Amino acid sequence: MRKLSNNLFSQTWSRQRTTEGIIRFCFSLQWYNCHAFITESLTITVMKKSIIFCGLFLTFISCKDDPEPAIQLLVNTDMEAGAASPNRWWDLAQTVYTTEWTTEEASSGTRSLKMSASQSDATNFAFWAQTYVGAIPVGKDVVLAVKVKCKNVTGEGISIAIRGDKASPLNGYAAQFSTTQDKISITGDFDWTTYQVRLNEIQSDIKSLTIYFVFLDNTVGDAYFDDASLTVQ
Ligand SMILES: [Ca+2]
Repeated sequence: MRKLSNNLFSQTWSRQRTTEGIIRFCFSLQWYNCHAFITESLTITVMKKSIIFCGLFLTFISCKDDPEPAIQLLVNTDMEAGAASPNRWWDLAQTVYTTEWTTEEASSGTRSLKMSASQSDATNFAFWAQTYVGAIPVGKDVVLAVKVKCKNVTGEGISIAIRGDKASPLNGYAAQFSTTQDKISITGDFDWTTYQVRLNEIQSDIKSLTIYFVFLDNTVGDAYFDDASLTVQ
C-alpha cells in the first residue's frame, strides 16, 4: 500500500513534474519563440530605422557636399557661335597686332580667339573682350578663367583682366580693376593651360563688368584663347 502510495505519489509527482516540465518546456519554447519574435521584430525595426537614418544622413551629407552651381556671367564661352565675328566678343588691334576668330587651334569645338604680332611695339597692345551688363553681383567676388595656348610668345607676354565700370556701356573709367600683369608671367610655347584672375567684392555702384585677354606691348608670337568663364564666388 505504501509502495502503491509511494508509486502513485511518485507517478503523480512524476506526471506533475513531467507536466510541469512540459509546461515549462513549452513555456520556454513559447518564451523563446516570443523572445525570438520580439528580438527579430526589434532587430528588423532597428535595422529599418538604421537604414532610414543612414538614408537621411547620406542625403544630408550629399546635399551638404553638393556645391552650389557657379553663376556664369559670360556667353559664347567656347567662342563657337557667330557669323562674320564671334558673338558678343569684341576686339582691339593696333599697329603691328592682329586679332582673329580662328580655326587654327581650339580647346573645344573648332574655334578660338587669336592675337599675334611678328614685330614688337613698345606703346600699343591688342585685346579680345566681352562686357557683362546684367544684374551685378554686388559684394561678391568674380573669377575669370580661360584656357590659353601660346606659340613662341616672347616679351611682356599675355595678361587676363577684369574691369568694373560705374557706367554701362563703358565710359573709359575703370572703377575696379584686377589683372595678372606683373603677377603671373604668361609667355613661351605651351599647350592649352587654364589661367585665372579674381576681382574682389564688387562695389554697389558698378554697372558693368568687362573681361579682357590682352596681348601686351613689347610682345611677339601667337596666342589663342578658348573656354572662358566669369563666375560669381
Ligand atoms: Ca572653342
